[in-house]
This record gives sequence, structure tokens and C-alpha cells, in this order.
Amino acid sequence: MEDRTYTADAEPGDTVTVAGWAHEIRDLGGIAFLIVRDTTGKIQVKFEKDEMDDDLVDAGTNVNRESVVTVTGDVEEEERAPTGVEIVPDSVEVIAEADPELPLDPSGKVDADLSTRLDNRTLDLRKEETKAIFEIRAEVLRSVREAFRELGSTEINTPKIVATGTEGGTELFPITYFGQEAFMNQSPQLFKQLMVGSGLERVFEIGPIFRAEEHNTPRHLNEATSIDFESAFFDHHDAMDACETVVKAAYEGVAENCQDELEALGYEDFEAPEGEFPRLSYEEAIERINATGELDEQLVWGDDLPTEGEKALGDDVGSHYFITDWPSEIKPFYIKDHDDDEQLSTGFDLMAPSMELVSGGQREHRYDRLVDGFEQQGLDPDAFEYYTKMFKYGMPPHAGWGLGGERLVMTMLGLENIREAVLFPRDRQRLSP
Ligand code: ATP
Ligand code: AMO
Repeated sequence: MEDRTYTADAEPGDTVTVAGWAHEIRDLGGIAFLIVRDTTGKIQVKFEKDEMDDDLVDAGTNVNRESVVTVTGDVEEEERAPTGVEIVPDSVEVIAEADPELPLDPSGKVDADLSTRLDNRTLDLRKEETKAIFEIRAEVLRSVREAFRELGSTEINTPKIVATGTEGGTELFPITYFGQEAFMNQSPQLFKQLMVGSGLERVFEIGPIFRAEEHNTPRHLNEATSIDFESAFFDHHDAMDACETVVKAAYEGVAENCQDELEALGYEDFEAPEGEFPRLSYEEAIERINATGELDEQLVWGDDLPTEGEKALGDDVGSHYFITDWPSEIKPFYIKDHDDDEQLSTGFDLMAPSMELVSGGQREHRYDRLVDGFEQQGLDPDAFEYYTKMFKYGMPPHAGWGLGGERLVMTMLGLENIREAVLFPRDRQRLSP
């Protein structure tokens, strides 16, 4: 619509045509109001019944809520109007009438459970708070991309239909690819590593990952957005530095550019995390968890951190922190061990504060060690030949990490369920919409 004015831009004295949804109709007798909502906000349209044409009043006040309408008229100052201005209409056109039975109330007066919201995302995203989450998500991705570019990395896209898994064999979605067994990719891990040995050296990717997680939890998705980084000539310390920069950039972008959205979500004092993220070794982490006395059984070296342990540690440390130097046996084959201690890996996680946000580490770049690592984890090195062979032709030392995009938005905004940060989540129960 060429001559459309957004509601937020309607100024007293203008003659405008606004287009949007019939948010609310209030009939007070001699006077009635139609509130029109568009992506920028809302505006009141005033109908004075005695002074206006009956058809005009009827078009504006007998319309079902959430119908799409256009209103042409003069904008006037009116201090009793919610935004201080209102439209005195010349014409109202109903472009798409909505069914009077709405599955969800976009005015938010009637609460809907998450499942109803997810089944009716179009209506759900007419709500300011829901829309705000996705505007913030977009800003997170924008700031992250900018930070990656400032770090001198190149954006890549790697295949999502692949021949092998990387993050453990049990969580794969198998598919049939022209009669051949294939899988939905769990992580761009192997491909991003192949690129550090290429002329690109430093890369990032923002794309879907697929995990056949059996459990249905508030923090797991079966299709998630992974924000991946990998750089040649980086060790795990450099990778953590880059990770800290990127996570902080996401917060700073939101703090700077999403004031209205933060307000819609009820944030008064949203701030980017300050100071360096503490780096805690795995050994210190289990000691601190044990010292909280929150677990029934004491953790011992080699245990993965249980959810209650992560919770206790998060309460203890607060904000964002890294857990470094994990036991090699619980990290994947591609993570490099410390040169002076084979039991100790260079793997790290970033916690925020009681949920894992990032996993990363320095990678094993030495061909023979890499192939040994496959065998130790019971994987067939031949199946990964497309990957391992490139380690024979000059693969530099390198490090990187993967950051869960939805977990970043979830922890940033304190959302209770990760599904709130995805338009159309995939979980055990949900394959459509
Ligand atoms: P009636 O004769 O049926 O009472 P009316 O045309 O006299 O209707 P008012 O008495 O002026 O209407 O207003 C009814 C209500 O609507 C009042 O509460 C008033 O504050 C409110 N109101 C009137 N005009 C506006 C406006 N432009 N924006 C917001 N509220 C308004
Ligand atoms: P990892 O498997 O730990 O590491 O995944 C990295 C990050 O991705 C997010 N994530 C998920 N988010 C929602 N639902 C899921 N099912 C899910 N699975 C993972 C988390 C997690 O921290 N290749 C390594 C990364 C690397 O070493 O570069 C990897 O995939 O936020």
C-alpha cells in the first residue's frame, strides 16, 4: 500500500490512511471507538454517532475483532486518547473479516497456555510481548553477526543432510537419501573444522541443528539454531575470549536497540553482563557443587554435571561463567587433550548461570591422534574419512565453539520455556505447525 501511514507516524493535522487489525471496539453510546493496531502500535478512531454517516459508524464499530481494516481520516490531538491522538474517519474498509470465534485473544485479556499459543502463532505474535521476543531474537542475531565480522570471520553455510553424526550416535534423525542412509546434521562441527584448514581460516555459521533428544524438557528442542565459530591458530583461551565478546555483543545490541521491546516485556533495568566471565575448572566446579550440599551424592572426577548440580553452581557463582578443563573421557573425540595431561581436555562450557549455553574447545588437529580418538570412542574412522583425510594436508591448530541461539534468548530474557524463543518449535509432541 503506497499511501499507507503507520499508526506511530500519524501526526495531528495529517490526513492518513492506516491499515491494520481491529484491536478493540468500545461503544459508549453516543460515541464509539475502534482501536486499530499495526506493527508500530495502535491508534484510536473516533465515531460520533450523531454527526457521522450511519454506514461509516457501522463499518467501524460492527466489525469483528482482529479483522483487517483500513481507515482514512484526519488525525487530531486528543489527550484522552491512549496515544494522545485519534483519527476522525472519512472511510473505513474491512479488508479481511475475522471469525468472531478467536482461538486466542491477541489483546492478552484472556491468558492462553503455551500449547494454544504455539498452535496459533500468527495470532500470538500480534501480542506486543510475543512480538518483542522475536524482535529481540532478530537483534541478537544481527549483533552476533556484526561481532563475528569484527572478529574477522566469514559466514558459511554447511550441509544439513549428512552421512555421519558427530555428537554421539544415539541422537540422530535418520532419513533416506535416494535409497542411501543419511541423517539430519546435529552440528556443523566437522565442516567448520574443515574450513579452518582452508583459505578462510576463521568462520562462523548460524543455522539449524537437529537432535533426536528423547526427553521433553523446557530447555531442549529437536531443531535448534546453532551459532558456531571456529578459528585457525586459536587455542581454547582465544576461543573463550571470542565467545565472551560475541555473547556480550548480543546483550549490548539488545540493550541499545530494543528499549521498546524490553519495556513491553517488563524489563526496567536490562543490562549487558559486565566484567570478565569467571573461568572455573571442572575440578573446582565439582568441589563447589559438593560444598553446597544440594546433591544427595557427592560428585567425583569423571561425572558429568547433573542438572541439580548445574543449578546449585549457578546459584553459587551467578551470571555467566566458563567451566574449563573437563575430563577427556566425557568430551567428544574432536576435543584436544592438554599436552601435559591426557586425562584433561581443553573442552569448555559457558554457563548462564545454571544452564549450558555454549560448548567448545581446542581441537585435535594431529591426524594420528584424531584417528586414535575415533577408535577410543568406538567410532569407525573409515566413515569419517571425508573429514580425517584433510588432516593429512596441513591442518592448523584450531579452536571454536557452538552457542545455542534459543538458549541465548531464553537466558537473556528469563523465559521459562525455550519454546517461547522459537516461532514453530519442534519437540516430541510437535511436528506442526
Ligand atoms: P454519551 O452521550 O452516550 O455519553 P458522548 O458522545 O457524550 O456519549 P462523552 O460523554 O464525551 O460521549 O464521552 C463518553 C466517555 O468517552 C467519557 O468517559 C469520555 O471521557 C470518553 N471520551 C470521549 N471522547 C473521548 C476521546 N476522544 N478519547 C477517549 N475517550 C473519550
Ligand atoms: P553441544 O552439543 O554442547 O556442542 O551444543 C552446543 C550448544 O547448542 C545448544 N543446544 C541445544 N539447544 C536446544 N536444544 C537442544 N537439543 C540443543 N542441543 C544443543 C546448547 C549447547 O550448549 N559441536 C559442539 C560445539 C563445538 O564444540 O563447537 C556442539 O554441538 O546451547
